[in-house]
Amino acid sequence: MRPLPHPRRRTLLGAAAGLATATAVLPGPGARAAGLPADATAAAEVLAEFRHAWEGYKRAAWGYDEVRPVSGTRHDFFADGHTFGLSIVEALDTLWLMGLDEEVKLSADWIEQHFDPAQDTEVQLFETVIRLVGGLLAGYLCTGRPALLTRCRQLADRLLPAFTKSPTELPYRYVNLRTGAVSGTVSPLAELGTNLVEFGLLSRLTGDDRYWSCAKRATRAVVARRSSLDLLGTSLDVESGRWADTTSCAPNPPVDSFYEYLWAGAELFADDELRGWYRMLTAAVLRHQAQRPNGHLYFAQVDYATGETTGRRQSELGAFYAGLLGKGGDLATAREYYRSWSLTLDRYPVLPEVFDYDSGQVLDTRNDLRPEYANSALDLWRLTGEAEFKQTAYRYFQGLRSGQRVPGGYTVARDVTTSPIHLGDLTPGYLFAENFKYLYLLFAATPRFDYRTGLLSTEGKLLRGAVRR
Ligand code: DMJ
Repeated sequence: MRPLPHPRRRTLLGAAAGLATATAVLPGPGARAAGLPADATAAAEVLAEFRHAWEGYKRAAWGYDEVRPVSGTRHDFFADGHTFGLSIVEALDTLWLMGLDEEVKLSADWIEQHFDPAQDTEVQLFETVIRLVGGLLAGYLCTGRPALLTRCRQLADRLLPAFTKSPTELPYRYVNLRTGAVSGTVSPLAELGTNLVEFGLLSRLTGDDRYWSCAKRATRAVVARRSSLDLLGTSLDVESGRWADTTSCAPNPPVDSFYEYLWAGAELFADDELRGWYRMLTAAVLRHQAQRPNGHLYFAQVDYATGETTGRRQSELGAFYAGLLGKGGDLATAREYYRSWSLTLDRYPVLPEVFDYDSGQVLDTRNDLRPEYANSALDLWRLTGEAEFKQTAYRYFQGLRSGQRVPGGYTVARDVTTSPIHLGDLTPGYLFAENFKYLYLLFAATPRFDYRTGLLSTEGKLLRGAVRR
């Protein structure tokens, strides 16, 4: 493992804490930064690193959910003793986009032969929808193999009790795939609403409206509980329908992708009601939560009824919001927020999970191989064509490669504030779905992706824009 480069200057964290000041110096449109290779070279580098991670998974954990690349062992993501071949499902459309067609065949064959959607185990609705339902859908759209859609539908059918057994239309958090037993009565917004695009697409492809209806009703049930300021809380009790936590913590988890799916659902299904909700709730978040210490944009946690600030924690997962703001039409704020994250990357080439933007203190030193910054880079580059987003994404890639690559693949980090970084031992499945896919699409100009209309889910699944010839 190579030590991280020394922080080049005190930037965002120190600046916000009043320790020193610095301004982002980012090249303007059209500029090519020193050290940024030609697109084709960058794409080849990204592809090589994806293959390195993929081969590590195949060697030590093929057929299991996730690999622990340092120890060469396996990890069951959903439930101990049960595998869904998660990393295979996560990787499928990435492999296709990258033109790795032998690997696509190997993976799709495994899913057709071994994927079991009826295991006697409880799974988390949110993770199952975004990773497995979304992965099978994207795999079907990329390969055209009907069995993938069949498996997807079988799985979704077994998730439906989470919705249909609820007295409020807000889904339970967990469901047993064999028995349909539900549990988990307090659910955060991301888990309540991040099913619109997968279930909507499944309804469209199968002609069975149940999936979309459940998802839309759940989203409507959340929006109906907004405050007079048009803010939402963090979590709801799905049986009583009452708020369990009335903090508006957008765009941070555990509400992040609720907002993302209002936009994505509106876009994919031309649904003006969703578009209206996205606009109304986004305006409220910007009005009541945007703060600019030292001129850099962050989002505070506030009480949803009064708008009073209750916290200044910023999670790395919130970095996706720059891309979402851009897609929602507010490019100026999108750029501003993206640059706040670029400044953090100056200080920590591998971003920490959580920091306080007011004190500058890192509150969670880990990095779970997070893709959100690269996700926004891709979104904003697609919207603007500006070189800034390629340059900063390549810098993110360099941090990932020098900080989290191990002989067995790529791993999470326990502490990114040490030099060298203190590593953990896990390749999360989403690494195969997200990080390398976003980077590859940025640099590869692949004819398999429609760059104009392509739509990726919160888990990076290609749900629109697969170009098959
Ligand atoms: C992914 O599972 C998805 O992006 C999700 O929306 C939240 N974050 C993780 C990766 O960080």
